[in-house]
Amino acid sequence: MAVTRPPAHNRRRAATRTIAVALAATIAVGAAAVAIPAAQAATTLKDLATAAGKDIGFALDPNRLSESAYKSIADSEFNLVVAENAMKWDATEPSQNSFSYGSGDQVASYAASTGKELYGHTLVWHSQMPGWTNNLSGTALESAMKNHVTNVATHFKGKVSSWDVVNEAFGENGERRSDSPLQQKIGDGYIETAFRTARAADPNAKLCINDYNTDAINSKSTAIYNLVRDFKSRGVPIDCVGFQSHLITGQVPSSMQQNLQRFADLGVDVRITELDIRMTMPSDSSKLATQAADYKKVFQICNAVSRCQGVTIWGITDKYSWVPGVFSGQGAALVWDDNYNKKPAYDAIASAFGGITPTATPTVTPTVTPTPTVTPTPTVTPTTPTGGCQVSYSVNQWNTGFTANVTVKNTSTSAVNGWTLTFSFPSGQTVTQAWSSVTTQSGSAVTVKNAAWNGSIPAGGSQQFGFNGSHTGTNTAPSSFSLNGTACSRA
Ligand code: 9MR
Repeated sequence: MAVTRPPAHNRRRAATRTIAVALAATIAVGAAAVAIPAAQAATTLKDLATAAGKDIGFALDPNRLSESAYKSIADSEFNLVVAENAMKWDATEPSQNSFSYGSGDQVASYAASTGKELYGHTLVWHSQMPGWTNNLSGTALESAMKNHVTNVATHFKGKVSSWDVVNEAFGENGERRSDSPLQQKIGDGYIETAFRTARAADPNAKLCINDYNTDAINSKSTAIYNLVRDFKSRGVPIDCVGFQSHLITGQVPSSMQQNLQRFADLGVDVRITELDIRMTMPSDSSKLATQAADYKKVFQICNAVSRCQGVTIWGITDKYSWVPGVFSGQGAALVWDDNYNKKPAYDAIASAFGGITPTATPTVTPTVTPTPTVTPTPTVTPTTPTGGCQVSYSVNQWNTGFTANVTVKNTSTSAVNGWTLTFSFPSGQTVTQAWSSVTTQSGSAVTVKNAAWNGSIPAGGSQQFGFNGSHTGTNTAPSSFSLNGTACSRA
């Protein structure tokens, strides 16, 4: 499968280069006492991950969005969202063949309105199956599973970029999980059936298998490795593997990078899907420091594996984490504490991407004293670039589909009110669904206008939008973008 994004380390180098150029520009005009905001200031984990071409996600409970601290972190720190519970079987099909998407739709519209990629969790899982499935025979359960997968994947088609098609199918010794009714009643073939059904329902979504305790090279991860290799060799659709990574402080497996890499080498994408790192309570500064180092390690591992799409954290605040309810005496597993304060893990994650860069406009005091004897005085033009812009275009793609996330930055010194971004697709791509924008396409030419709520871009600020598209095997990125008719530089 073609991967258009350059390797992670190259993308980071490119971002660093842009910062250097931006600062140089600041210094050059500094002598004329004109300050330009640094073009590439990264003030959030989202900025950093986006610049590195990686997803940074969180598990959302849509009921918490009414809490302003929760919403503000959710909005600003992540570029991907997954429903913690809202898209599971019991939530979406509470009685047989009667579907209920209220909560799942809330998650999908939150993703669309905030320009975040939407990850689907999960179509088939032995846990949280609705009660009505209990008494079904094997044949009836298989039909019910297919009907479920078809309906849910069809409902979220064009919105969900990837699905955890099957979750937690294996036991600790690499055997098929024996307490799963799907395994017991349908048998080994249920995983393949679920993947084939999902592909038929939404050919553009990436299809993943997801599990826990598979972060290291061990019997369980090897069983999944063998399944992926078998699926690939027989043409059963599978595109990605999720590693949940519900970890314990001080225990990031030493073989984790090698493990992710061996899957990537089979030709599938990998991602960390449910990261949290728990500790024995109460927390203290030394445990929090170990936890911070562990978070950094996990992000570094994903950064080091070019097919690792990103890291999703299983929630925002310790207050709502699933951990204390399941592991008695354990907790504090997330990045924000009970009061939404950032824990040391926050800066540690940032440092895995090279660290937060300041937003404050660097004021450069002129150090050159003009010599009065020089005539005529050279005209130092305070070059106030008007209409300057910078575009970052990043893509996640699969066989014939892709999701693009685009950030448009206003690098001029005045606000933009109302924007139109134009570009051309070089290889016959088609936009199928866009968000946070009004997007139209004519032939290869794409015109993206702001949505009603994101039309203004302050000087130095940016707006994001995204779209899903289809391609025919080649997905070359557009070579240039113009904002309100002015060509933009590339981030
Ligand atoms: O975090 C989820 C919690 O709110 C639910 O009660 C629980 C139900 O089983 O599922 C939790 O999420 C799980 C995820 O869906 C799959 N991997 C393990 C996660 C933690 O249990």
